[in-house]
Amino acid sequence: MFPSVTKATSKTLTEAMESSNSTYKLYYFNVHGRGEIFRILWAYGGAKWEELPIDWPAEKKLTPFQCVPVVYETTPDGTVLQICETEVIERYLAKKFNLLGKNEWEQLQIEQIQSSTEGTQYAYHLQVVKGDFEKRAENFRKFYDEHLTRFIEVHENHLKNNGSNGFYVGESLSLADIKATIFIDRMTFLRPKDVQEVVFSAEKTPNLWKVRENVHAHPNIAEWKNSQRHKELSVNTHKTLNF
Ligand SMILES: N[C@@H](CCC(=O)N[C@@H](CS)C(=O)NCC(=O)O)C(=O)O
Repeated sequence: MFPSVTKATSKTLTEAMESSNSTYKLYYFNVHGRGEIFRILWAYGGAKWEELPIDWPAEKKLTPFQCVPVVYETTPDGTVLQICETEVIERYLAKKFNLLGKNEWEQLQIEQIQSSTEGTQYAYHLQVVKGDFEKRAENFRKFYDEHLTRFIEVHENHLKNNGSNGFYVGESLSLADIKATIFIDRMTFLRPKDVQEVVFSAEKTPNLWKVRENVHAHPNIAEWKNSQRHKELSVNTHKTLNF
């Protein structure tokens, strides 16, 4: 069942934000999906997390927004916070793990990239992943023309403007880099079988590729991606989405 949640105030949130020893519970399906980025952020931050059992749709109405993911954070003093909505959770965790920039301007730039990537990724989800199975290759081509070309042009430019150092903002890893890397990897991982085209590579998208390399080079992230649980999630994601 769900953890009992503390009636929180702004002070509770500030204290949780400052707690580096919190533990987390993820209520989500047994796939990468929207949970993937939290798992990577927790791995990056060296945090402990576990997955709650899920009985869907029976429990749907018991969640605050009638959808998943829902994250529970337990601080060392026993406070339990409930946090919902994917991008809000991403920003919250990124802030905790110092992945949301060194100042408000950097934060704004990181959030722009987060939002742009989320929009493109969601279009892929609707058009290709959830689109007509028989027309996946055709839908991929449409997605490529309608969304991907722009994504690549715009993001390569942003990265060039930051000095082509493999980071979207400044000189260190941020939520923007992790978000884009997940999208790049997903385009390979969830590519229709009859689409051969390589979209992202060191030759075709050098700046995005560098970002991906920087994210993959982080030892905690690399360890998570090599873990047994990550493999299980990959298998189950392919099975669930018919790839
Ligand atoms: N606005 C929500 C959307 C979440 C969402 O679409 N969740 C899907 C799973 S990825 C869901 O709950 N599907 C089950 C359902 O709607 O019954 C967010 O950003 O977290």
